[in-house]
Amino acid sequence: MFDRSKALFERAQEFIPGGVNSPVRAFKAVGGTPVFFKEAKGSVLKDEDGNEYIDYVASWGPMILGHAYPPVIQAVQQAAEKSTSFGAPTEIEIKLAELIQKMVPGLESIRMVNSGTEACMSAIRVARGYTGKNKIVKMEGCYHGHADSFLIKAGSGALTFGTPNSPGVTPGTAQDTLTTSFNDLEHITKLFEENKDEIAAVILEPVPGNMGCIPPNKGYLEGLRKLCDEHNVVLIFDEVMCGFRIAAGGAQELYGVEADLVCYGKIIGAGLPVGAFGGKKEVMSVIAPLGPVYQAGTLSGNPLAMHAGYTLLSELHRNPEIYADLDEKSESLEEGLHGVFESYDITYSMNRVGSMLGIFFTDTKVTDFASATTTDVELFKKFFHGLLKRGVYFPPSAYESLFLSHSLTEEMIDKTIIAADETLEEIQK
Ligand code: HOZ
Repeated sequence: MFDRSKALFERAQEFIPGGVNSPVRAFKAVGGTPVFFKEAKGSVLKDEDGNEYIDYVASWGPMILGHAYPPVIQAVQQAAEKSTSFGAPTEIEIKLAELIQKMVPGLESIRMVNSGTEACMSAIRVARGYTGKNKIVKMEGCYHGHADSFLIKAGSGALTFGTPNSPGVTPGTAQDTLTTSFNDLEHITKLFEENKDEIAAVILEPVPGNMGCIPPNKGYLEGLRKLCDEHNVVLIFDEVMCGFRIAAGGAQELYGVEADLVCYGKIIGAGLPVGAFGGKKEVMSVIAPLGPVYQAGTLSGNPLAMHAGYTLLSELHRNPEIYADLDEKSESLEEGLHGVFESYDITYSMNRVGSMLGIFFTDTKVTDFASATTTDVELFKKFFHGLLKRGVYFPPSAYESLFLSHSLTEEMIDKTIIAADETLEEIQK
């Protein structure tokens, strides 16, 4: 079934560390050979062996309207014919910035970069430059890309592979990153008191998707907002995964809390390599060339990415019913899975925020890193592979969120629920 993927993986390992260009996709967390993909359309992925899968990864979020979405493809083709890069300003950058400003509450100014990692690392530099303070606070299990300051108790692949504190990060850098638990207002309040006048920023995924999917408790984001205001600390929402997904205006719209800076990733480029960070004009004005905080990039605002992103986000902006529809589809998957897990007496806990879904095989309600890591990883591995061989592609790690796309049909969701049922029957045999 996976002959060609196996051969490709062997070949890849000769030239690429671990055979992959990003660790999670190596399948180390679930075992077996990573699937090498060839093409995709809507919510159907096709691998190099010709197997087809219903996609619940959606390139970790951005394929919200499905793969190879025709208007996006057309926009990229047309842009490519006019040059793939200028390294100079273009009108489409302004159009995209204007559109994002309309969609995101409180966003007054935005800078395009090339990845979510770059967005987050630039945002904390800006926060430090703006406040004149050094320390940052991050939440255990949240992942903000692989810049040094964030690889302290990090989520995603770092958590999956047991290296949440990466070697290579100097003690000097590590000492400026304080960590706390997501959803715990009491502890962060204490941290603020213990580090008075030293904290520049609090950065978090308002809906973490890198330790499964975890919603914020009622009042948590509001509490952080208040705390940051009282201590002159920049509140940064990393919406690389939940931005433009859980609502057009992301977590800020859904929960009615405005951050000072917001970071975005791949969805801004409809899956092309893009990131962005933006927020209050007063904070953003410290960036070069306006101010002294340096940040730059030849490919920032790249025309292919800008045209792709503008096309996708315009569609989301024009058709808000997409979100209601996505919510319905996601609810239908959630309900179906509840039914299957219950019928096999599986101990589990499930979280859903819009079209992000976290499945944990544990008897604990998952609200933070500690509870997320009580999940039965061995059971997840079996569940993942049972689904895979039945044509359903879930994230290849117990600590990643599922992402549903608008291109999923009820028929695909039914097929997924049947595959889950058959998988559990096989596991329990
Ligand atoms: N960090 C991504 C998920 N949270 C995975 C990236 C990848 O392996 O492509």
